[in-house]
Amino acid sequence: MSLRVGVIGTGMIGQDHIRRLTKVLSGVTVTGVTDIDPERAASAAPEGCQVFETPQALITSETVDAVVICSWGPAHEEQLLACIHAGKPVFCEKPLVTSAESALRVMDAEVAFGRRLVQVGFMRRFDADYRRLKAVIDGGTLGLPLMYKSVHRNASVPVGLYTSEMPLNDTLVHDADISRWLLSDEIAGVEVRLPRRSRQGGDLRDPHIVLLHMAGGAIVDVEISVNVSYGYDIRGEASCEKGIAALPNRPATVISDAHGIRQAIPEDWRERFIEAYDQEFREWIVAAGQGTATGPSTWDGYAATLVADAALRAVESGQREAITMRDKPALYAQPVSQAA
Ligand code: NAD
Ligand code: ISE
Repeated sequence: MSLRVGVIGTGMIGQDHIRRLTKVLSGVTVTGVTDIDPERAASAAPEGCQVFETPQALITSETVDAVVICSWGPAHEEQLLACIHAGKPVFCEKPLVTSAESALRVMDAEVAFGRRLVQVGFMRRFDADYRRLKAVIDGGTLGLPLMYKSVHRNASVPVGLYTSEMPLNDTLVHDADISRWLLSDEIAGVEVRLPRRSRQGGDLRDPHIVLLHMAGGAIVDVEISVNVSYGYDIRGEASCEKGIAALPNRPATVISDAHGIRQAIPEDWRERFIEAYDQEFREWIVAAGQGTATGPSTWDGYAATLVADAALRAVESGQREAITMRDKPALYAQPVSQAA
């Protein structure tokens, strides 16, 4: 039987996920969509799909078995709580929410429900190259990881909509999550350094250098640059005791012409992580069909939110900001290294 899915938020990634749910993946049907912009929702709705007036109406509809949230971060909490209240599996795009208090409210509701329902959209965990990198680190032949370098470059970000907090509370959350997952460890402290500002982004604070201090002593350095113009450039390299393990460059056709020999760089996240998003949804569809969730959890969304909050504090203080997590509920007992 096909999983009947309702999508909340039909902007850039909502439309891309509707495309993969209707044209790429099997075992799933998009039966409902909604957006605060009803025209956008109507134009994104696939044939036969109902356009709901509100997220609440979509979440409680008998024609919707599971929900995909692609609205803006500040709207996620209310929509997640409504899904948990209705007992429906929900895939929520990152960031889970935009404050630690909000993350705790979602976690408390899911724990009280008693079963995982929430999967967070940290798609890098489903990327084949990241999975191979993790397998090498976990295999232990290179010894312990001591340092990890995470480079996160966007060609550009939406002018006006993407504010100076967002490199840290919208973009950095991916690097925080993948570092926890690759190094099988939690983040205990965060420092931020601000280099000379790029003139490409107007008044936007960009770029950032972020140091993530892992509880076990490894240090991750992250470059967040969101206006590099030339493409979407994601890199990762683990320095271990006896060797280095790095993400490979993406394979791309080698073009030789009058300008030289070159390979194209992905334009944005849609292109770079296309297979990862597909795989993330394949695994979600199976779990949601069983009434639950898999991969990145509410706990992981909470951890990333704490890092974002600490990074924003670190910009103000210029100091290392500590992170203290609540005790991990048994519902999320699976070690960070094994989720996805
Ligand atoms: P967008 O602005 O293009 O789309 C968001 C849509 O949500 C808009 O159509 C807006 O009208 C709608 N919306 C906002 N609040 C709503 C509400 N309360 N109820 C119903 N609809 C609402 O933004 P986007 O780039 O598609 O990002 C959406 C989410 O996906 C964000 O949380 C973003 O961080 C995340 N995202 C994740 C990735 C990834 O790589 N995993 C990539 C891009 C965006
Ligand atoms: C966007 O929301 C994403 O999640 C992308 O993966 C990230 O690279 C970008 O910086 C975010 O704005």
